[in-house]
Amino acid sequence: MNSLRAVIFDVDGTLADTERDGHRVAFNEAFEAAGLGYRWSVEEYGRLLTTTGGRRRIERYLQSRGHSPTEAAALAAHLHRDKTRRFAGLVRTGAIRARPGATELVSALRAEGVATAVATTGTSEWVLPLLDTLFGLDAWNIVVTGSDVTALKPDPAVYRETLARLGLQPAEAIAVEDSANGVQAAVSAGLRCVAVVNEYTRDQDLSGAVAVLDDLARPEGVSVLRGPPQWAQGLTVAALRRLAAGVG
Ligand code: XBP
Ligand code: MG
Repeated sequence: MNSLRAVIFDVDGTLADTERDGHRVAFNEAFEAAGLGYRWSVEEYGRLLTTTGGRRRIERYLQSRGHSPTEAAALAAHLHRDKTRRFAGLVRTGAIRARPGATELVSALRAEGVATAVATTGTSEWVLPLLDTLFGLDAWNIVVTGSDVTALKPDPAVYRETLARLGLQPAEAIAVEDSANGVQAAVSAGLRCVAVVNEYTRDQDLSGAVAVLDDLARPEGVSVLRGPPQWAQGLTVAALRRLAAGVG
């Protein structure tokens, strides 16, 4: 029977609702600053999110709008650098908040000796300031970002790297994700995964997750969209320990 040694959290959409009013706004500001007429609406951005990694997302979009592969690659690199700088600035204003229950769960895990880690596709230039602003960087044993691996989710590379840096086997940790790409990455790395959805990921295929919740935790409890009813209290240390022990 395995004991819970670590919980590995995704960032975007999981620890914080960063996409609609955060990343999307920064992408549009970068388009405007470059004199491009492109603007990603809330709906269109939801479709574009199936491509992980902001630079790749821009590059594919530019090619879909008729830019040559060479031009799209160069322009995407420039736009993504500007977007990242803008989003990091937004993070530093405190405009991006943690999802309900996130800070309490991280504190509770650490108080019980469970390691906490991050495995995200996002760029470290904004990930580290976001984690510092919301939790303090000392709240994390390990942070692996899209800047640290070449293959992005749904490839398992970021989870494999996080497990390696933790010195743990997949059975000793649980992953928490929000999206189909993220759940697939965690499961491909051999991890059991609990999904917490948001407006962009609610209708995605999260079948690899052991449970799907509508939030990390709330005082009145959460909605268990799929999975055993014991998750109704949300992501508690006890529920995560039961899952790691194979009884949850
Ligand atoms: C979500 C992503 C990222 C963000 C934008 O990452 O796919 O690309 O949308 O951040 P995760 P960047 O859910 O794995 O945290 O522009 O820095 O890629
Ligand atoms: Mg995510």
